[in-house]
Amino acid sequence: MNVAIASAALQPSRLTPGTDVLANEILSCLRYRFGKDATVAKPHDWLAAAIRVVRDRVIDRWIESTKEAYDDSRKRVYYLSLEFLIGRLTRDAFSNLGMMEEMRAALHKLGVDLDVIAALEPDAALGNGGLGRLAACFMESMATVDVPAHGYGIRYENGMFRQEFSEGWQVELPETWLDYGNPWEFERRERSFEVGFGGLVEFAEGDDEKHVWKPIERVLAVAYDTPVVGWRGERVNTLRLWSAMPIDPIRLDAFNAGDHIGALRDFTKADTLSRVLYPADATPAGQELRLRQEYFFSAASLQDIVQRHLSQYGDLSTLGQKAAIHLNDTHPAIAVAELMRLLMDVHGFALEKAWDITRETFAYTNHTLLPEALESWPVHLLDRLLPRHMQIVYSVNSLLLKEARDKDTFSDDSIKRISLIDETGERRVRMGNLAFAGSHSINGVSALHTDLMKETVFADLHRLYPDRINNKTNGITPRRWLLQSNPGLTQLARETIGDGFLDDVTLLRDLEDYAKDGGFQEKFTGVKRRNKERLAALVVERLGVKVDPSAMFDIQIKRIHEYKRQLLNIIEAVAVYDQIRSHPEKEWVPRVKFFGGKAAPSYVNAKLIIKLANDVARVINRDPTVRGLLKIVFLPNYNVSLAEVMVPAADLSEQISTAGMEASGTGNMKFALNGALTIGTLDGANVEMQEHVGADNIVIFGLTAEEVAERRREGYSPRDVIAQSPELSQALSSISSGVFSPDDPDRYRGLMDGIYNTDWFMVAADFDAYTDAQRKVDAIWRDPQLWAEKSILNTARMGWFSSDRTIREYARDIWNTPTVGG
Ligand code: B1N
Repeated sequence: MNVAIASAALQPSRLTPGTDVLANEILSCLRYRFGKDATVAKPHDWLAAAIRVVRDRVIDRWIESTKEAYDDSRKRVYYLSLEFLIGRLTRDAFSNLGMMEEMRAALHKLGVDLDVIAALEPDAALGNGGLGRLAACFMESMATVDVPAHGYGIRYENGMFRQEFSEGWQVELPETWLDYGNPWEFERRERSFEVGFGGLVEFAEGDDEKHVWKPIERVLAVAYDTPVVGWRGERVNTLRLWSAMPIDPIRLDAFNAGDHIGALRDFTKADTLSRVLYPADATPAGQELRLRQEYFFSAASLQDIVQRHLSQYGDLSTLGQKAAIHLNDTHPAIAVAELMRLLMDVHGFALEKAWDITRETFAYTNHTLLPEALESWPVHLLDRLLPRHMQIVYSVNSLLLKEARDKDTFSDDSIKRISLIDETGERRVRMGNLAFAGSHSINGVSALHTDLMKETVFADLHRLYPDRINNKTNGITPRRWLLQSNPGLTQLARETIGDGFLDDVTLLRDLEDYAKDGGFQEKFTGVKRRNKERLAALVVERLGVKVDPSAMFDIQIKRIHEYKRQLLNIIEAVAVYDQIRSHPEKEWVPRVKFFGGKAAPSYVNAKLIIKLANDVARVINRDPTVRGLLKIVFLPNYNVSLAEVMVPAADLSEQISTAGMEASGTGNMKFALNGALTIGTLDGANVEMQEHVGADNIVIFGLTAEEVAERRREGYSPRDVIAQSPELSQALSSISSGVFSPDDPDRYRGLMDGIYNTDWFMVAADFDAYTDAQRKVDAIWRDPQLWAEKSILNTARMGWFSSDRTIREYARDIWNTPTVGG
């Protein structure tokens, strides 16, 4: 299928050379780099050639940006993240350089369709979900607002698994995104560092103050750099991903002695470090390999950072003035101990001075309060794998606890909670506390989440350091999530309010004046309609299911997690299904409920929820009495590229997590920016979205975070709640008794018993409020002008949620670096 929609013709920048020049460059690249001419070139060759032609221009800006940061002694930001969910890069680069239209024309001249070849680029799925996608949006925004920045992570050979369904069950297959090579990356063999594990710690010779760590195992971290182009190509930053290599690829002595497997042991061991991304989102990964990955990339990044600083400034005491190291959650928190080690053991700083430099340099973002997702590592594991770091943790812990004790206002229990070591069971190192103690700034990702952080996980540390916690509400890049994914809406906005919003997306506010304008509403609805047709075509192609683009497209796409409550959505669908069958004469609003999302392979209930959605879909979609009034579609293998098609096609966005559990959400922002109405709880950034779009333009329902906490304290009884709601009782018992699983009637009994007996996620408590809210949505839908008005106001008022705004706040409050624009 050709999913082409003309992309926004952006003003050509000073970099664009003209169609003929580009066409010639593409041909000559084909010939001299790939040894092919136009007659034999395959689509992949055209893509590779087109990328290289644009890439050459990126490189010029890249070198200039790097040089300028050096010459002007600018402070650099280092964003350490185990995940970068960047998706496809080609459109980003073409569009940000203002070369999209000329490339399209040049390729067209050569008989090639840009949209067709762009779709061949694999998704770089080096992340699980929101946390990784946020890192990708931040990289683009840092380049856009002119912050010199490096992202540091791991170049996973297998990123997020590919999801297929087999009889409705999730099946995980390896994703091999590097099969055709990666034209966007540059291998930097010369930029490689050794990373050690295990071994012992000794005193330096003749100096029993100084420690020397002698690791027993070593691997090489090799840098692969990807340029990150900011809007209009003014600045190009670097995403540096580390790949693990053995120091000696083969042990010849062992090989020659006949031990062929043993000879390759080091290779295999090193290789596994950058082999696969842990497919856990807001759940603990837990295994030793994960800790090895965390240390591997933290240690390589810090050596790189320290070396760059020393070569420019000669002395690490100024590190915090010239470098801001940002920890994206606790996954790189071991970097705190690693910097301490480098400062003390390699560069001779005393403990207290090293601790000052460290805290001046680091900042940490917390992304979840779910207790099970808070990382901690057994002391014995750290002791074995990173013995020197364990000693350092003890040393800084004593500084920390002394500060608390000196204050005289901390009880013994409070001190126990502040400690870097959790002694309640098996002794463990609390990575959140380590990241907090080692940073001058700790931020949450939405106003509500930040408040809850202060009251819950970090209550005691917050009392000790009341100035450290601050809020930075998440954002999304409007380049990818509006200009590229919704060219129709971009074009309409340009015709209506001019081009200013391309550089400052808050100017979309000017669309407010047109919200009630019938002519504009029609065009706005027309754009939405075409986006829905494109999604409908994709559904036919992928699933063979026909959906009607005039029905309401109701979409929930995100990781499958009980707290995100896909179950609430499915149970409501079952209730509506019952209603339609009992009252076929009523005027039902036709809806298609879309789902998309992956479950962690070990998360049994999440996988069962996927199966349930597919089972319910099969029954409802085939039932002639429903007459197409309700359809359910679960698109497999949800990823960034699929989101780019689904988000612009949504009428209704489902953001229905149990209040207090979704730290922010960012999908919510993408939908609203593209004109979807939100049905949601007062959770995460939904709270601030309501403030921006206005309470009349979002449908909020359900318990607040405070009410959830209160209900749990009081001793919540789901059985009583269910007994009060005939609709819910009926839906639960039909699922539980096997109406949707006649082949295995007990399949969902356990899942449903969970709701009857515990219902930790308050599905029952919120059910009636949710169905009422859905009927409110139906009522608005029945008035197309009213719907269009609200939808336009959503687009007009979402500009604040640009990640440019978020990054400017980080730069101003946390990193102390200047930015441009805004
Ligand atoms: O981070 C996003 C937020 O918008 C989401 O609300 C939040 O759930 C998400 C362990 C996580 N929190 N924690 C993770 C990911 C991988 C992993 O191994 C935890 N992801 C989030 C951006 O702020």
